[in-house]
Amino acid sequence: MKPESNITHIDGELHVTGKTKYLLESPMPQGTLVMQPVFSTYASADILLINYDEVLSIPGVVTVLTHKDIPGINQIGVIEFDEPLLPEDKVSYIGQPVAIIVCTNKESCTTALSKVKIKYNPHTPILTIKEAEKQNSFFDYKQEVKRDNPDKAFEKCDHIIEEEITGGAQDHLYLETQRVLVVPDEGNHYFIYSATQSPTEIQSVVSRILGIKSKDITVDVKRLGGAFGGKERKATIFASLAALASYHTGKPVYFIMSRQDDMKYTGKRHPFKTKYKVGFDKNGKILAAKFQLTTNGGAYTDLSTAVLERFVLNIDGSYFIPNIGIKARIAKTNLPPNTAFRGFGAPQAFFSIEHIIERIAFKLKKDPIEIRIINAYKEEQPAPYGQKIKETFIIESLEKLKNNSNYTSLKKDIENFNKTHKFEKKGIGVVSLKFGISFTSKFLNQGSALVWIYTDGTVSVSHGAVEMGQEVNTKIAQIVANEFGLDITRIRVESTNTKRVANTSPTAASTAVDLNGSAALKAAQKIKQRLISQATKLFNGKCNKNDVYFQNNKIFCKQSGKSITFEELASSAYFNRINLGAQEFYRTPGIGFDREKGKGNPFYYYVYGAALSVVKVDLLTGMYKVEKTYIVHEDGNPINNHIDIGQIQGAYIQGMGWATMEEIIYDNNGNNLAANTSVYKIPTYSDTPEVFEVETIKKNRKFASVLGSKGVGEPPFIYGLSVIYALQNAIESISNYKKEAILHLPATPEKVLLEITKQK
Ligand code: QUE
Ligand code: MOS
Repeated sequence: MKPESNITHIDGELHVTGKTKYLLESPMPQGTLVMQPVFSTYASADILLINYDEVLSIPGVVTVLTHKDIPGINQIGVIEFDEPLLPEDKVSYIGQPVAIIVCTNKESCTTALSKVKIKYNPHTPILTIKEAEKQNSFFDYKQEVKRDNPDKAFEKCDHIIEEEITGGAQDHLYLETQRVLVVPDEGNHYFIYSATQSPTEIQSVVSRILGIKSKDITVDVKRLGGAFGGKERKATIFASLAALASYHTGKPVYFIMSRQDDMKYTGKRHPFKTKYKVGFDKNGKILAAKFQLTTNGGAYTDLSTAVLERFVLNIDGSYFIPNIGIKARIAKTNLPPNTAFRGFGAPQAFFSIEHIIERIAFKLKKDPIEIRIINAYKEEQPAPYGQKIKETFIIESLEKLKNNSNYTSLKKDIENFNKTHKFEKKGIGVVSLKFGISFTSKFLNQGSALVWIYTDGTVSVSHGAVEMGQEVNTKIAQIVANEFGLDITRIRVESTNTKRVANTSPTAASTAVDLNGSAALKAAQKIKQRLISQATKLFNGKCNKNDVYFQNNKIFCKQSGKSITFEELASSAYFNRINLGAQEFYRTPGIGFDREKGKGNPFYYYVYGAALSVVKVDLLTGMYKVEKTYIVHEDGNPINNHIDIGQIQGAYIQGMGWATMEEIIYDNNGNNLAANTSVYKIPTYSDTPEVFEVETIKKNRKFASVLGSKGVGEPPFIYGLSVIYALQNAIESISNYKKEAILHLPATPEKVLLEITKQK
């Protein structure tokens, strides 16, 4: 049986009535102190002196702490151990915490902040990939994937295109900024309430910083007000700082980052550069391609190596490229360490490969969808890294998209519109999606859950994922409710807590429901087996085990038609000393990628789909509007179709934002000049396409996850890129193409206007 796919999400009423409690919206323990980091004002400098004598006499200031006060190891790195919590002798980005001030109230800390004297010896910072190339500033890590011989294959190609394309950063702009509350307990035990996607990471890093053990740290997360990858690594530094403050003062300590500080000082989506050479035949079939991929990693490794890997593993997009060579590297710069952001390298890859498809279509004057279809993976064709692409739905998605959008007549309408309008032009853009699901580091593909049944017939579920608005809790509640035949109101999904569920992977990579939902299902099944045994007893031994079923909050015997309530059964199990709790574990089968060889099966399954956008551009201002969007998305056998559609709509808008609006500009010193919502423009309600049609395609798949569902968090971000190609298409219609159109993201109205003027 499958859960009812369209159930409302479990905290919906709380959310819409404003009753939801986010972190630090409840009263704090008495005597809670506040922590304020002293952020570096230089992007690259030696620290000559830190003097805070004046600060300690300010009323309300409790203490000031520097690297000297770290009792354990001054290291917060996870993939590479290259990032200090508080630097000793040099700063590497603007906003790097150099010291922390701890106060009884926020005002004292604000006063104190300007009184901490730090003497720096500044150096010229490296901010861009271009500058890093000039100075040969890269992280040691490099990655390569290769198949056959692209150089030889280029010789046989009818056409070759070589280009460089680039894209910028993106701010996570979650509604809830970074925050944490650390509460010390007796016996050197710390409770950390953090807005994090990685509770276990915080537990292990804080234990390292404080020189104490994991058992003495409990990390608890109820829910986040958005994260998008921005709280996977970035929460760790603030939790560690607040824990350090709590350690030294013996008091609870909280920190809430201001919106401006959050935007200025935390890492973002990786800016990137794709240098490519692609060869194709006269029909537009790609025969060979070579890529040099570069990302801007910022000052420390953070998650950059894993992001680069996903960039590499998605550069083929949805297309079979027989001869291919991919090389990838990470520029080391003086920006805040760039980090996870929905898609995690894949959006950079998809912008690149879909751009190539558009160029091929333009060069050959062919329809871009046709070029996509002739290059699309066929069943069982291998990706460059060797994994066979199975249960493909690439061509089918594109065909459905053509159908849903009335493609042929849509194209005609737009041609007519463009002929009859001098100052306004329309364009169509398409993207095709194949998105691999799994962490590419095998060990992270594990989840666990703990389920308890109470004697009144209600259920407590703890699992390893963090709720951040994606409604992992609703889906997991549905899975458990369905297994026990209970109403969803009988289920409470608890906070994520490292003592109830340990060794959690970050809630990331679109895997949270797959991993933890599978574990929750196994735990529920385990208890159910025990309950069935007990039920047969209650049916006087006259009911076969296989004939017991759970439905409508009751347990039935198929033969006799007799029933008992779930609470009667739970209660009877309790009085007969039957265990009503279970912990279970899930690991994704059949995956494994050899990083050195660049070969293997990194992904358990793929998500497929396609999107089409229509834009109208005002040639005098460069302003544009997305008029229509059609999306076709195959999501297996969804647990909750409404949630999936919400994710698809939201991801599309967020992708469109990165591609067309959201621009971060730095001055020469590395100051982020777009660090406020007044200067950083994200899509709003008015940017929603007038026609916005999302069709999800239900399929029973062998390669899918819990109850046949597929992860949905990240893949649809890619659909937003269709707006870029629509803009390009509109610009091209002006003068039949003179210059290359959009090579750099984001395509803001100013840049679109520039491209328009180039065409004339
Ligand atoms: C270590 C890793 C990975 C990681 C975090 C680590 C890793 C990986 C991801 C990941 C993938 C997609 C996402 C995301 C994280 O995180 O391999 O947020 O969207 O793929 O500490 O090796
Ligand atoms: Mo990741 S970008 O936190 O799913």
